[in-house]
Amino acid sequence: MKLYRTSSGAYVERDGEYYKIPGSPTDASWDALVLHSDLQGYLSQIVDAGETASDFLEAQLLAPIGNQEVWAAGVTYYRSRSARMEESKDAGGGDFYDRVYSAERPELFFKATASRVSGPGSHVRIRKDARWSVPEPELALLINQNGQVIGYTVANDMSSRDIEGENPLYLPQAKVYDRSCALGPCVLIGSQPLPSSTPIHLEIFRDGRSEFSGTTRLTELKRDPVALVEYLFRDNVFPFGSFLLTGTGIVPPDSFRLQSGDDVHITIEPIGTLVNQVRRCDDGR
Ligand code: DO4
Ligand code: MG
Repeated sequence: MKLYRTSSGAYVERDGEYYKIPGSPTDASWDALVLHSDLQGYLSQIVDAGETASDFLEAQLLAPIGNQEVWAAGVTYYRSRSARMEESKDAGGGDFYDRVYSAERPELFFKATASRVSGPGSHVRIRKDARWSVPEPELALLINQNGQVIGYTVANDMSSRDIEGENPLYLPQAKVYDRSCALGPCVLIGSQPLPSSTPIHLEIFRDGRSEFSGTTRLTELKRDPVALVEYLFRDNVFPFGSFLLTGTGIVPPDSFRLQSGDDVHITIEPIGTLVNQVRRCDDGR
């Protein structure tokens, strides 16, 4: 089952049919869903009642987030480790990334509040003081207030490689700014891990032509998602639950720089494709 948030309310989808979830399209009603003690059972009941909705509109999709925080794991794929070491070599930061890749404690960082998150079809941003930005296509976990994984979505962890590369202590500025994160198009409900063969695909279009494409698989993810959640919830309370991005395994070549107008497509089947256009800050928000 897939759970969608739209400007006219939440919908659950199964086998191509959509069912409207009772309640108004507010943050509070989304939070109530995420915090439901038996979300899967509740959604199954709605589907089994058989009252299909004909008013589901893709154009009304919103990021599937209410008051959840967004956190992210870093350097969880070998490709990310190598890219970070390369971009920070002049700053002497390379060793840190190598060490965190193999350390028991993962790198976890705060990524976004809901107000900084873009939904499907809306735009993500390049910071106005960044010269080298990339999208990071990542599997995101949706975790409830009890630290249980209740679903999966697609995420874009927009990153300014020049800012982080100048000094690893600039990580929050490289990572956290207005519209630096996108989530969607839906949450695939379920607590079972996705198969390790699951591909994550990134394609970036410029002027309608494919400028970069790459694929990785969850088998390349070095960390167990459940272990990442355990670290996140260790001595931390999330009254509304949290998203946790699991890291990128796709980094375009160092010559690649994201530009205003680029279209970023990130696909993780069986969740779907998250599409966002890129803008620079000076283009307006
Ligand atoms: O260490 C910096 C963050 C890296 C990251 O976001 C990733 O590996 O996905
Ligand atoms: Mg990342």
